[in-house]
Amino acid sequence: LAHAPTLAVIEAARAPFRDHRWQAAPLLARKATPAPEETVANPANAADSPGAVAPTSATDIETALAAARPWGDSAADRGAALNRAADLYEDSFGEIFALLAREAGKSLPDAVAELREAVDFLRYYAARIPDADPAGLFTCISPWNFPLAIFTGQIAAALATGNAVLAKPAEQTPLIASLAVSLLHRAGVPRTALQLLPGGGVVGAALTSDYRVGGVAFTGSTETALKIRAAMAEHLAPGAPLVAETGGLNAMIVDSTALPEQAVQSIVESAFQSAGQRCSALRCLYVQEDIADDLLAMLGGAMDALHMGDPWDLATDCGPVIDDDARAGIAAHVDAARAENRVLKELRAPASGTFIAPTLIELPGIAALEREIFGPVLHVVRFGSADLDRVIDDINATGYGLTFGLHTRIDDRVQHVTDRVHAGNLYVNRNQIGAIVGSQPFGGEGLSGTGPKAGGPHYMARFCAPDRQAAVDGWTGPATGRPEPA
Ligand code: UN1
Repeated sequence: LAHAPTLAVIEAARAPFRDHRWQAAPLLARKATPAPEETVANPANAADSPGAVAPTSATDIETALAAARPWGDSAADRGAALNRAADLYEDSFGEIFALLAREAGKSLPDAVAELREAVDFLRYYAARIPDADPAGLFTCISPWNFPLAIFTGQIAAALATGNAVLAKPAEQTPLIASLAVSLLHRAGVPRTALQLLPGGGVVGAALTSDYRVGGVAFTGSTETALKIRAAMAEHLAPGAPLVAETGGLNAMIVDSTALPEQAVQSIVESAFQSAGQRCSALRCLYVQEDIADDLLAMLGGAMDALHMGDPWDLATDCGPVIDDDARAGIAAHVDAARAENRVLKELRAPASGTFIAPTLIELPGIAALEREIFGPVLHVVRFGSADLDRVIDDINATGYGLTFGLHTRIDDRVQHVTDRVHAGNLYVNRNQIGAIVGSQPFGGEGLSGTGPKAGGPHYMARFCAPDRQAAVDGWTGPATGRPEPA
């Protein structure tokens, strides 16, 4: 943060919001907001609630669609307002960190990184507004796992390019979204250009199947992205852009020349930071068999040092998963592995709250992983020295292509592997989470998304009118020429 607050300053700024209750409701250009009635949960603590939300009704959706107006100010004025919003976000750090902990289960380090990323998105897009017409009206549908950063990134790109935006945050995190939209309005974004419509899949479906919508930005599951694509093809104008960033079955290969300490630290961060709830997170570790026993023993030791608990607590490394449905789905996966004697290591989770303990599960290969397990569960596969190319083929055969990690000390191997693995983000001898706006744009290939990458130079082109997209910034399609999810 610009102010570089110390930990004591952060704690003091966060403290007044320990018991605060926020309210969220549709923030529509022409309508009084209704009274919030649905309680929002704190995933770490069933006895706490950060506030309440009034979900969007069918009438609200019609009101929002009718009131939406593209942001007609000059590019310079739009950029100035987004930069003012970035300043307001930074000034609000105490409230934002408190809300990220209590509504989204974010530890303080995760919350600091998230605010940093949201501010970076605002400033990055504000500084690079293309000279092109907007798509018109953009629907932005964002996930609960980055309820500030991804929510803000989508909106900032759509607003910078002059669109009107209908923003539907994840059902679990309407309060942080409502705070963000209030700050954007205060910074000068017109209320007709940015409207907030909290709610679930019904709201999302309505906002992606109305002829007045000119484009959709979506981050979430591949399954939902495919439904959105079908709805858009049926109801929206031909060529309306979809910017989707979706799931992954992210792998890492650790060969016998890797530095064990560095590999273990990268594995722990990639698999268990944010309780594994990042689409970039490591799901399947391939470790060369000659070093597997030693590396897994070290990894187990590092896992024992992880502290699980309330994300408000500064000692917490691993917080809860987002809600009880998520917890039950992951627990069923671990139970099935336990029944087959494939659980290598499992920590103990706190008794209350929606926690999943960091867990290691042995697998014969990534093909045995049927779906993305969105939590702190790492799958481990041993491979022989002659199997490297087969391992790469197996990873590519999943059809996903989001992040990939490699730990090796052999230079030729870095080239060999990274030339062959299909993934939007390739990381060598480091962790595979934490992409950085500008210097490491983030996005997937194949089933993991449409591209272009968020926080990169081509992203904003997709928020422009379809006939102008090829002309903007040289962007002509997915970088690899591989198909979008289909
Ligand atoms: C997501 O989790 O939906 O690199 C994507 C990272 C983040 C991932 C965000 N940018 O870890």
